[in-house]
Amino acid sequence: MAAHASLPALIRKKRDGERLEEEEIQSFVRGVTEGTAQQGQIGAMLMAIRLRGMDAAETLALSRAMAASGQALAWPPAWQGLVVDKHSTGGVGDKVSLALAPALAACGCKVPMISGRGLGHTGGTLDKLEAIPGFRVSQSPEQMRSILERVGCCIVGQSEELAPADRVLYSLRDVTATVDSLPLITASILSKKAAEQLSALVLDVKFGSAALYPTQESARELAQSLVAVGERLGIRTAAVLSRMDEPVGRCVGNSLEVLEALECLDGGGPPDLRELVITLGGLLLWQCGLAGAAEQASERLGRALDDGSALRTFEAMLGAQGVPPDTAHHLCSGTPAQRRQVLGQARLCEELPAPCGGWVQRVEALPLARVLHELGAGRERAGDPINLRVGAEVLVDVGQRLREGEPWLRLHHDGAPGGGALGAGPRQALQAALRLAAAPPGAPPPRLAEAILPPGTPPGAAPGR
Ligand code: IUR
Repeated sequence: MAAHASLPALIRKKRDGERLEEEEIQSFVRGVTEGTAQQGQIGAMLMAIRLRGMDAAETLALSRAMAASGQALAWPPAWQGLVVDKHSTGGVGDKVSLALAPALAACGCKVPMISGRGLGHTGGTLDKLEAIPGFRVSQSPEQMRSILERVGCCIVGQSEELAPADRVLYSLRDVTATVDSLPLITASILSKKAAEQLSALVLDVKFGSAALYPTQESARELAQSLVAVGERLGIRTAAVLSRMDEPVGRCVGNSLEVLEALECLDGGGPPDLRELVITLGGLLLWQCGLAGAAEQASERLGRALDDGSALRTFEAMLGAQGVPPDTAHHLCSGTPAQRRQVLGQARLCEELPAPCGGWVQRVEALPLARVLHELGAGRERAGDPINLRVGAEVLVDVGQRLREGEPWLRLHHDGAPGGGALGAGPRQALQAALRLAAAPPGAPPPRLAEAILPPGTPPGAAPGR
């Protein structure tokens, strides 16, 4: 086809800093999907986009073309305005989705949550769910629709048919140093959301020492790009910028994170996790028109966590996705010990003592995640197996006084590489994650730093403003 033959011309055009027309972008994406574009050509185009950028119209065209490269999901007309999802740019201890999807469904939304396994240090949402015996992440569009009808939410993996162009582009971005391109990230995330036929989307864009974006300014740029393009795709889109220097909650590692998400679904758990759930969920409820404004939307989510309806919805979702009823029941209504029995426990449990006394200023997420990765909690490449039982519990709060020798971290693992107990190197790396001050530190900055809303949003309308 003539359009495919002109790929070198398109690459040249972008290389020289010109903008590409919608049909040109469609032609490039067709070449990617149909396999007529060579890997070298795709890599060259990715690098040209990475270096020269794309304006909002080009990014929109790329998102649309990638969404159209596969199947779109379809929902009954009665659900119009109610189909929602959340996307997070990834953080250490981020188990928000596990509590958010059922809480939103308990409030009347339809949540076909499509999640990933994550290449990060400690796995993604699907890895956490796979810690639950019997859970099936793979569901056909018909099965998703049936689960949404009965339960209101499901959490599934990305099927081969959903935005297949993204699969090709994403894997090549990984090996061509083009992951960190604003238009490519925007189109990658939004193409999948557009194919999901969402009414509303909320994005948790993380920034800080353990995030893809180190500064609030750079995260804001991505959030603004996602909100602008999302809105133009016809999805009501909002974003929250959240700090990612410390783990979300106290637990990191897949099965431990399921336990903590259950605490949140029980109305308890760490305050920062609950705050993320009710703020992100509140934005979605408000966007769907299921809550009037601001505080009401978050309060409604909070009630779903407190009155047991979110937890019951989670149990129903587990049942609908293959978990045997008594396993789901033990997990959702059991004691902490019964829950641990369902999820299994690592062979070894070690507590780390504080190396000296002081006030806890911070527990750094990144060194913690790196050590857990080495112990088997994360993967390098897609498809690598991971040990779902490896994890850590932070035993201290910021601002707390800690005496020398008091335990501050409980580590769960099946033996360090080449032996049993943790060696001196990883132990030292973990100890460096604990930042102690000589005097009580001031209040830490709030985890939720800023909301990015579409232009024209009335002040005071959205949660957290
Ligand atoms: N998640 C996505 O779906 N796409 C991306 O480009 C990134 C994260 I970075």
